[in-house]
Amino acid sequence: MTGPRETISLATMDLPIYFISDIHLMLKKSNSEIERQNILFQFLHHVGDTGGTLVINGDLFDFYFEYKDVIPKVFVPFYHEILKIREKGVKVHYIVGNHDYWVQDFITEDLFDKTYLSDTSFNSSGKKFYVTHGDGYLSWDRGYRFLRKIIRSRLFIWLYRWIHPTIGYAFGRWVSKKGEHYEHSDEYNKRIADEMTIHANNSLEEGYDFFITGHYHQAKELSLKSGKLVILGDWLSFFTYAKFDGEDLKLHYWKKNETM
Ligand SMILES: [Mn+2]
Repeated sequence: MTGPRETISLATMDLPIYFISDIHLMLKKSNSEIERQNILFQFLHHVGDTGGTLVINGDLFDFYFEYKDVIPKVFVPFYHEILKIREKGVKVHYIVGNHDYWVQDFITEDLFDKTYLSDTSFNSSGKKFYVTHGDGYLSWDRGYRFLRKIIRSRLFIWLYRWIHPTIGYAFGRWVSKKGEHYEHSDEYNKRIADEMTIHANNSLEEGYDFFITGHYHQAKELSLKSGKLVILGDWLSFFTYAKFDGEDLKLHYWKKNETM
């Protein structure tokens, strides 16, 4: 196992439990971005109507860095939608991804019910879930794992905080632009899915029923020997979510004005 193995147990979670990931809310507010966010908000309204639990499995923001007293303003419509569904009783859990690791108390205390800086696990209706954003798992990602250690270090974050936000965000924009290429060849996607299947099987052997990951921008629900691997897709081209109804976990494609 090469991935992070820390797990935190969540309290009981109301059903249904929804999982989404890789929304990559953009810093630039183009018309297409507003349109895309509206589709996401329709989904959130649906979650608000059904009630239950929402798990956001990383890379919610394309770039996010929070200062002691300052948060990015471009995401205000999103903050508003989250606070609305929480007011309706939905609990929102957030696992940070590689694009949005740099959170502080606005995210951890004010916006979400609970935020996780690493993999997490929980039980619901007799099923065991292992939830990871999924970055750093691939055997050929050694260089990235080293980089991740540095950019997540307290020293790096402390230093970055002293850069003026205009410069800090310009840099963030540049970095996220470099990683903009999310569509991979079928062959590469297959290699990823095969490798994540090995990790999922390890977890299933430990007694988990579902292994849920984001990050890879492919949508897959794979039945394994004793459970399932779900790769959550994204909200850039797939508009996918997984839903656990108390019995099974299934991947769905959100369609505009869906009312299921
Ligand atoms: Mn990611």
